[in-house]
Amino acid sequence: RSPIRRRLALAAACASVLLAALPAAAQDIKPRLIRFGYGLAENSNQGRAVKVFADEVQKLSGGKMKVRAIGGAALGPDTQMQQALIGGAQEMMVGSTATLVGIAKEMALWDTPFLINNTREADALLDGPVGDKVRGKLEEKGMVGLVYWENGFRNLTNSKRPVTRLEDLDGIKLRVMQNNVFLDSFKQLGANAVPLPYSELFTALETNAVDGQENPYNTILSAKFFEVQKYLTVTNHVYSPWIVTVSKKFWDGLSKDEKAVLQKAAVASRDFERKDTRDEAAKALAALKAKGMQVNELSPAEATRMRDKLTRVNAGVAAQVGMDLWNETQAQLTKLRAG
Ligand code: TK8
Repeated sequence: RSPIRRRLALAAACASVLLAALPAAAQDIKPRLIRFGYGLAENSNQGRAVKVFADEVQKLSGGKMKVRAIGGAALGPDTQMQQALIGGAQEMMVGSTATLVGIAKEMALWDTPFLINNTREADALLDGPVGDKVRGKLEEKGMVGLVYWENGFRNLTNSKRPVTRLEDLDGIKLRVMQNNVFLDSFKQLGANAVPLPYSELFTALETNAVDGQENPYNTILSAKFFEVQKYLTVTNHVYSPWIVTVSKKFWDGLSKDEKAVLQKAAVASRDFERKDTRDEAAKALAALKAKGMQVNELSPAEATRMRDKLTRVNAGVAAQVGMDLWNETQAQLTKLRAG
């Protein structure tokens, strides 16, 4: 190309960069650094979606707002990051709603076994009035909940034996999330339930400090639990969301435009994350089998026995979250199932 053409091309490129930056420049956006922590590996559905969020923030703010993604629980387990958000020492995180129950008891709603049957129900409930109400409870505690992502339907793994009947769980040391509903649920099933932060889980499995755990297929794959767990039982016992949160201290110092950037980017990351997670989940079970895991389904009779045991915790959850919220949830689910 001739020098003149090259210069013209360069000028055009500069102009388009300026144009793209203009809307953001016209807005009330200052340079900001957001430390965004998460628990899973960079190469996981969680890590991929955090990257989408970071890119989106960068784009929407004309490069002024920067998200530094810090995965692998390098900033500590969920509960530690939550405290850092509340104190204002960290700006953002994504983590399990289950670890927030000590801060906002209404979060326990999402730990109800077999509450949600499919992703259509999950999206409608989480993105609708019930999900908004639960998310809203975080504000007075020092956090702002932006959106829910999908962690997914949880399934059981262990290193001892195939779990084909309820009795197979007897005496199995099973890691659960740090949450009373999960603890009660697995005690009901006869397992020896041990609460542990996610960040300690792989090592606990590897050293046989615990025999088993439960998580969605995606995590069993991305966290390489298949290396230390032989048996997988398809239980789908609960649908777990993740929630993207912001430090309220940080949030309150943002302009309207800056808040809008984070909200828009959060919605974009949610839509990406759910699709990515579902695509991966659809293939993950086959991948886990290929890695050598022995997978079994439960007979209908055994599935019913487990379900009956697990749903014994429901009354406790209802009391914990309040009957109004519980009834509203059931009413919305009934409506969804009819329509
Ligand atoms: C990651 C955890 C994880 C959750 C767990 O921080 O603890 O088992 O399923 O996704 O939130």
